[in-house]
Amino acid sequence: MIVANRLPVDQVTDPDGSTRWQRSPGGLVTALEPFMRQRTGAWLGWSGAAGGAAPQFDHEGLHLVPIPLSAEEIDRYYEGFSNASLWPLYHDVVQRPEFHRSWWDSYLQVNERFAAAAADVAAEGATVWVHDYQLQLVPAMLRKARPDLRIGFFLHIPFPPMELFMQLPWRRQIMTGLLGADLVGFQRPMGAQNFLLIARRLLGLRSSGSSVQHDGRGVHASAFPISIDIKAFDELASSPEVVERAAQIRRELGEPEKIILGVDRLDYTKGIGVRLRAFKELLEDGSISAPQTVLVQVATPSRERIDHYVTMREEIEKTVGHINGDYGGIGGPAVHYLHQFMPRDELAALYRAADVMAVTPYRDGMNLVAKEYVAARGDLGGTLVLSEFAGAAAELRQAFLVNPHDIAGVKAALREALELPPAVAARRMRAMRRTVRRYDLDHWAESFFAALEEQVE
Ligand code: ADQ
Repeated sequence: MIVANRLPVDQVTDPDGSTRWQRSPGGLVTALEPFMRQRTGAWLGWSGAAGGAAPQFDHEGLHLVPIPLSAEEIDRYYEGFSNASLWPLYHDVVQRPEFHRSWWDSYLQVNERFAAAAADVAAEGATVWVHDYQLQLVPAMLRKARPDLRIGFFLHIPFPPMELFMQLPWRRQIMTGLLGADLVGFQRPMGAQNFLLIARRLLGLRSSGSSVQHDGRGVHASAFPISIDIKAFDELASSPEVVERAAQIRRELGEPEKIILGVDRLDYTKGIGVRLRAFKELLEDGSISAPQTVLVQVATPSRERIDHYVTMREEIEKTVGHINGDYGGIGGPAVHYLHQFMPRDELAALYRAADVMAVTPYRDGMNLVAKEYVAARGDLGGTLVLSEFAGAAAELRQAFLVNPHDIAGVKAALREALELPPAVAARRMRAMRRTVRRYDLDHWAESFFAALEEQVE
């Protein structure tokens, strides 16, 4: 059973007023959905809209259990504590986290609701896999209600160093919540180390190797770097339709010599501003010129009611306007900015059309976009500029690794990536493709499950 903040589907209302369920965007869903479809099981999560209890239902082979959230809970548990307290705190305090007791109360209440529903639905001795920062209290609550369950927890975002984590007024409760799991998984070994250190120092627990003793049980903490369904994405991106669409995109952009691409949720952790600034300075100092070189930035609308996101969007759009005002021509902007969701095949075509993929987060648990780009380049074309602060940098060593805080470094990497001889680019791409093929999504989920089984036996 999967327990995650969101169900893998959204309820959409058609113009005629009828409603239907549609697969939803986002990293977690992209990662887990293909894995769950091959198995039997249930998925518990919020439907994405405010409202009361809704019945369980089956959708394309999955048994879905909606967890209701009221408008106030969306405000406090989701947009508040999850996305304005925990999200910035866990991402190196890139923005200042806000702490409010009313948000915490709501987080506690909603976690209780998830745990109660999971306790209700899970079969005797079932394996329950709880996901992400919105539900860190669920493992302990669920264990209390159902000691027969095997409980795994996976954190998709970074787990911060102790100095930052200690800011959290409810640090003990969060740690105790996570310790209800048999296995706590992180994207990077550093996350597991931070967790183990905090368990020792804050809670005084005894640890040996990568386990701590809590409540007479061993809790294991370890890294499981997430990936994507490489084979499916590779096939999609190599299909004649997508290859043709990629050529068409280049034509629609006016056959530029070089295309730089950015694809992100519009989030302040993703370093979209860094990329724009580096691009602008390259135009300014004459290293590149538009429209021979263009930047395509796709930004998915995200968390649009949270203040930090509203401000960031305004800043980014202002910068895009400045760059196009200064360097664009009639019918030929320097930056093509799309604030919209893209179907997978269109995304694959964009990856395939791009000469340089720029992924420059200040901090990112993994970053699936970087892996998707590599998976899409079966033609061995294209180069990847990747932030050292994305989890993916540990695997994609042949990318141009950059420090997003160092604009000069980002500029130099973009310039180098744009000028890289195709044979050298192909060598780098081949090496990265070998890595992503070996450690794909199935490897991630299977190694998590294997470790969970080993831990419990
Ligand atoms: P996210 O922060 O959402 O995920 P990421 O890993 O890049 O970030 O995943 C984004 C997903 O959304 C990708 O699959 C991408 O293709 C898709 N996407 C982005 N923009 C899109 C658009 N405009 N239209 C359609 N699809 C779009 C969180 C963590 C990450 C971690 C994942 C998975 O923050 O670090 O890698 O979970 O664990």
